[in-house]
Amino acid sequence: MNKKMIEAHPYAYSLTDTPPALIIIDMQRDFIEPGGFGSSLGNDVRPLMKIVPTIKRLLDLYRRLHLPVIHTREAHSPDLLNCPPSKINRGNAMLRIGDAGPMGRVLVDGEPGNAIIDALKPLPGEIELTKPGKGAFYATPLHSLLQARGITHLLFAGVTTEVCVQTTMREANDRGYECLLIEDATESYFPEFKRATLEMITAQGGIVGWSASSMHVIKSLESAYGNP
Ligand code: C5J
Repeated sequence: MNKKMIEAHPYAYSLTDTPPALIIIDMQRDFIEPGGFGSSLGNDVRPLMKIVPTIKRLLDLYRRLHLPVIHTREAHSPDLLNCPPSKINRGNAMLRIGDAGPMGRVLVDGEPGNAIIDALKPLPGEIELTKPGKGAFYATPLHSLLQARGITHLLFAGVTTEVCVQTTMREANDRGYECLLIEDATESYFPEFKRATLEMITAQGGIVGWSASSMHVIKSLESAYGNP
């Protein structure tokens, strides 16, 4: 494999001199830990915890090589003015957005449950974006932050594969970014949805983008941007 390629599906992903940003989607307590919003919706959160060591390995590499990392959180303002009633009222959850739960108000910025899990806590200086939608481009400065840094390539990790990760990847694809989803660094409460999302993204010659294992991503980033 060429120094500036990642072995990927549906074919090799080309890197450029400007390194790809790592976008870590919504690794917040609300979704990952028991008692949060994810479990209030009736989901088993344990599968999501399994990807934490893989994301940590990627994060450690990015930090060591001084590559750009962006963390996101699904978060609404305490007055919920940036949360449409349709989003609050949908479904029959025991806890709704803004309600007080075991980890504070659900999906509200600044509440304990809204924080990124300790293992992946952003370091001072890393970008941490709050997003009121599922996609990280909607109502956030993400596009302008990336453009200001000349970033054209994005690698995705986080949860959940078919909701916030896929939505963000599709938004990014429509804005001209070259997107790759790291297969073992993303997870869903529904294994079949994860599998289907990976297939959807990479079908038809990569209609939304590429996917690759963290092993191939780490090897290629080391070789492309590590010390010679
Ligand atoms: C969801 C997310 N699933 N981060 N949010 O509501 O995927």
